[in-house]
Amino acid sequence: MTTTITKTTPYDDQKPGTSGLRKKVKVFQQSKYLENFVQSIFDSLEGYQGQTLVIGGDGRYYNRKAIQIIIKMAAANGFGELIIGQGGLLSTPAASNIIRKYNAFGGIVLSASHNPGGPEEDFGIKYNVGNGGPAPEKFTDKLYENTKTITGYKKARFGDVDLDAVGEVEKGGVKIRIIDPVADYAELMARIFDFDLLKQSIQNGFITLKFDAMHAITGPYAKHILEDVLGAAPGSVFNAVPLEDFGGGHPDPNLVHAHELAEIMFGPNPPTFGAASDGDGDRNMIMGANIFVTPSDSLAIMAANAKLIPAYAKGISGVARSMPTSQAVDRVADKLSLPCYETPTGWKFFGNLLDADKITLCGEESFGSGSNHVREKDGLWAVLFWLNLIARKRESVEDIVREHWQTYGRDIYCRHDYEAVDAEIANGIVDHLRGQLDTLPGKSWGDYEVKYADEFSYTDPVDGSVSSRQGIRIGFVNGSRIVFRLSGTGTVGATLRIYLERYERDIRKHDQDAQAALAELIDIAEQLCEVKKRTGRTEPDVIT
Ligand code: VG1
Ligand code: CO
Repeated sequence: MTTTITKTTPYDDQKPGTSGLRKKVKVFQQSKYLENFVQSIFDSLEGYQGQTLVIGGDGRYYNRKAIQIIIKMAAANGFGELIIGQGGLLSTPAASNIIRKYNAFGGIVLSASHNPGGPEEDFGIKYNVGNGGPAPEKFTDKLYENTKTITGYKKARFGDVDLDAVGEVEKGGVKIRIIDPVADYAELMARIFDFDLLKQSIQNGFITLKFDAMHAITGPYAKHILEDVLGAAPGSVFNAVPLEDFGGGHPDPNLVHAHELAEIMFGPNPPTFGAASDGDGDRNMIMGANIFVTPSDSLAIMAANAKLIPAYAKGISGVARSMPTSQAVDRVADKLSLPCYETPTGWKFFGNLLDADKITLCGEESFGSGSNHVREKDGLWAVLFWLNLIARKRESVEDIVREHWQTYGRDIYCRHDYEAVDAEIANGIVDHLRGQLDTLPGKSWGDYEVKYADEFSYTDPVDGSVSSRQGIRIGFVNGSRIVFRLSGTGTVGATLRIYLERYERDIRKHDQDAQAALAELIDIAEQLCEVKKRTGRTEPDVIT
């Protein structure tokens, strides 16, 4: 094999964020930019010679080009085998499954998830380790250090690989397997859920459904599983063909961006069930006829009902949620006497807990939930979980949610995002909040008396690693919470996220609109952080 070592100089902006490196496509197209990052990944690994690397992405613009570069670099760096999804496609959870199933050393996932795609939009890359999950901070810190000192990268010289032809080829001494991206994943889902019951309930019309794939990666997965295998009516899965620019939209499953689905579910004659997923297939939005289920509630409901699902019938070992996720799942854990962990934002923090079997289910308020079946959050898995639940309970989504609130009370929840804020202003807001922490406990606004105010720091119970500065938490005596943090996935300026929650036990008050019910907290949040005052804005960009 002809390998070339090319000299390079470092870029200073390759620090991975919440989920890998995300930048504008134009940034990735700079000379040697991707090469530097990929070589820095390999330079952070040990013992991968001759081993297997999984490669796949969400199909966005630059995916194919990047994969050709990575193939040649992986070959030159000494991997023995590459497993790649046909067309360069693998959803994030499917990639996680492939890494685990084929005992790969790790994987490279190309995605900027819910961020828009296209030549003017975003691209992303992240490394997943041998358990199938996102690399822990220890690794990403080392990787970042390597990007700052890199002097050269290795690349093999051979022609492009045909990514569309399923099968095996050998190039430059490395075995390259192009696989069907859907088959292994579909087989895994069939082992977790009761597919016979689902087929029955869908084919006899008890469940009707709509799934918005948002022109992103879950199209082929959802079409195969929901329509071909389970028998949902053709067209149940829509926007099903992955496009390089996601049809110009934001492939982000929430009521704002998945408005096509929202209009169906709140419109005349809605189906029983509606769902959407994001760019790389790890997020989910769950809806019923005239109802939207918040991701925090969804996690709590899954935990409370896990025994109804074949894979979890023997019970679950524990649950975890990211810090800003509502405390709804904590109430379930408490009632079922299950351990419950609170982790920083980002799926990489669940990996150790899952590996050590301290938890079986976990989730985030940002439309992510998952279990020990892979080491990523999994959009379609959540959809099948809900379908299985509906079929088993023979109840509507609305009935399931209301029943849950009756038993546990409702954690009224919402998140306000201020996007593309000037970075200096955003940092000023966080500093300003930090400066107030000591003075807040004991302070009151009406019924809201501050119980604690701190900056979240997490000590991993498995390996003892500490992650500090993970968001500002203000807790109130009445159980309400406000959390502030800056996004680690944006590509323009800074995004301030404000998470608000209030607990309501009284079932007569469960019907309230979240914005109205949280109005006082929204007001307190502004007094504390002054985002409107400091940016001159009047409204958040997105409310979820
Ligand atoms: C966001 C979400 C976080 C999620 C992350 C990756 O991060 O808040 O919960 O894990 O995206 O999800 P941040 O730092 O922007 O708040 V995905 O589907 O973009 O891989
Ligand atoms: Co995603």
